[in-house]
Amino acid sequence: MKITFCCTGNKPEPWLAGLHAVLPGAEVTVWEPGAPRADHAVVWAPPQQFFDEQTRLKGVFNIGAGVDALLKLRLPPQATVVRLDDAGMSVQMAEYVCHAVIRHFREFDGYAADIAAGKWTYRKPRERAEFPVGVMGLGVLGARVAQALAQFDFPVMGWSRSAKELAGVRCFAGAAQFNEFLASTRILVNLLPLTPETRDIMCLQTLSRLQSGGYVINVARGAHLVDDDLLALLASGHLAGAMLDVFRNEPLPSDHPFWQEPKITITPHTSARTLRDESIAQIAAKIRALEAGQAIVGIVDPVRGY
Ligand code: NDP
Ligand code: OXD
Repeated sequence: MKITFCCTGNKPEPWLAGLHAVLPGAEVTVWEPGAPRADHAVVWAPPQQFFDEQTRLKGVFNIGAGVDALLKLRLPPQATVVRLDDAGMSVQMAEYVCHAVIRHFREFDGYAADIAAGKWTYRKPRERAEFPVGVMGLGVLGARVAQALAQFDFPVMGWSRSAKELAGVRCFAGAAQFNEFLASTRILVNLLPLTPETRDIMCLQTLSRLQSGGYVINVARGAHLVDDDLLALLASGHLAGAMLDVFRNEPLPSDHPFWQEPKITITPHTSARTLRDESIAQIAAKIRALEAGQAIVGIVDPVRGY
């Protein structure tokens, strides 16, 4: 069995060594133009030329959860496209989002500024019930995040395409319940995949429906958010702030107004990193299962877009 590796921005050697260790019978090589056709591919942001040449692939394993960039390419029609299914990302995402929510709710930035100015000051404790959190996307990551937030006794809402039941989470589904979900939410967390239906979903119209003093946490994709609409709602005071991990262009260009907006906290697409060992173990198990004709989870539906 031949496995080809084409992951832009990732050092190949440790991935190759790891894949060799768990799939000793496989020939694992770094793709280069003209390389022989392989049975399976491990990819991140490959060029179109990769798929134009690798026409025999049975499995395409994306080393991330989001497949929006991959699905823009012409893929071999017979290949099964598989995304990472957690692989150590959901706990990181839960840490990041709980940190963002608690930091905002408990006014830790305000305390840090006071302490930096040598001031020993107290703020009036806020009512948790006045900070309902709404999580868009209740998949592998969103469900874990929503349940982690519920552990801190925040009122937690969730919104997904199909109806869900999650302990401690009030679930909404579909376009028909979107406005009700937004109106019940003060802190909005985005964990949707980027698809034609979800692009620009956080815009003036939808963000205006959040409760006054709203807060936005975007950890999915930059193109979910209309940047100017966020800035306008921060300027009007309808929104109190935002913590953003993902951007339309990454790295965020140095002249982008988000850098200068004190109500926005920026992190460099780091909320849930791909963990190499967990990912290799998951991909290897799925290659073995596919080769044995067994069912696997995490198969992408190219029509649905995730
Ligand atoms: P999943 O595919 O497991 O979950 C997606 C969720 O979104 C599902 O609940 C799905 O509904 C819902 N959804 C999709 N389309 C719609 C829609 N039109 N309306 C309402 N709900 C919708 O994805 P993951 O949880 O694994 O990952 C989510 C995203 O997080 C990734 O696509 C990626 O972009 C981003 N990500 C970001 C990272 C970072 O470091 N910043 C790291 C990893 C991922 P249903 O359940 O009904 O199908
Ligand atoms: C992912 C990401 O999709 O890192 O996994 O953004």
